Amino acid sequence: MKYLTDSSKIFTRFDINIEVARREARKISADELLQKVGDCVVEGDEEKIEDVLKEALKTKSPLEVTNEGLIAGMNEVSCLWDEGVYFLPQVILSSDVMITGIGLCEEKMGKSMEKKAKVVTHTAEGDIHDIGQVIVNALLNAGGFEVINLGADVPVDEVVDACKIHKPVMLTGTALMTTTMTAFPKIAAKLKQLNLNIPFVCGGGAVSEEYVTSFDLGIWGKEASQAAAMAEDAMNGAGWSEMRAKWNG
Ligand code: B12
Repeated sequence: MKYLTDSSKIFTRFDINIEVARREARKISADELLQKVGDCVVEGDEEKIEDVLKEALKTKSPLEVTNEGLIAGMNEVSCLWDEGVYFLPQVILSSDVMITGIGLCEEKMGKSMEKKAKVVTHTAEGDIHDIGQVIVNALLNAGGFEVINLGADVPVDEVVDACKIHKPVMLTGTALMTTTMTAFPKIAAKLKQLNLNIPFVCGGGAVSEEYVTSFDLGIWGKEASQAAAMAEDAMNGAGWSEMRAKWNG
């Protein structure tokens, strides 16, 4: 009988709970424009993002908008997911807005005509979390590198083959899951076997400095904003162990 009379759960508006949590989570930046950019990501607002970004880019650099607006917004989304407030539909909307935003910033950064050197980028086999890689691609492009973008969920052998074909100065990998990051040491071992001692910068929420520096060729990438400077080092002839000593603690 209790079940027939207690209708509180039926009439609970879970979307209103999300609204409250969003409001509380939204303190992204002290700057009004960057706050608006972050809000669009948190709210998954595909309609507003273009206008808001154009406004922000009038006075701020694409790098600032990327780091302090878009990435900061996505970090809030990660918190809301971890707290069980956001579920897959909200996160998918937010990541779509994030990717649109990165594209707009990339347009503004422009792509230098003369490419400096090749960098192969990928997201680990079995892993579709490619937002980190999309940011890395945009910043490498803006830094004047030719990005060979293998995309997400790339089999180990495909990454190795791309390195054989393109002979990049640097390889990057992104993994957001503990089950997929295990592809990185496999790739590194195969490259070593082929005597392709390419610096292999691995990043993404799942991987730690300790993990990446436990295998040869591996250098841990904490922030996407490091990628272009790392590629610059590799282009200037720094080997993986030299780069590890410089970039990792
Ligand atoms: C967005 C998201 C999704 C989106 C992905 C959309 C997309 N196109 O990427 C969607 C909704 C599709 C999704 C799906 C799933 N997800 Co998800 N997802 C997330 C979430 C909320 C945010 C991740 C994110 O984009 N962060 C922002 C980006 C910018 O961060 P980042 O990639 O780490 O990059 C930063 C740095 O690491 C660095 N970096 C990254 N790469 C590189 C490379 C170089 C060279 C350098 C220098 C730096 C660098 O730079 C960036 C910052 O500057 C996390 C939660 C969390 N707390 O992280 C879960 C999370 C990653 N997901 C998780 C899971 C389990 C899943 C699913 C399996 C869920 C399901 N049951 O279906 C599926 C995965 C399916 C698959 N096979 O991949 C788990 C993984 C758990 C684990 N540790 O293994 C997490 C951690 C949530 C959780 N706590 O449980 N997800």
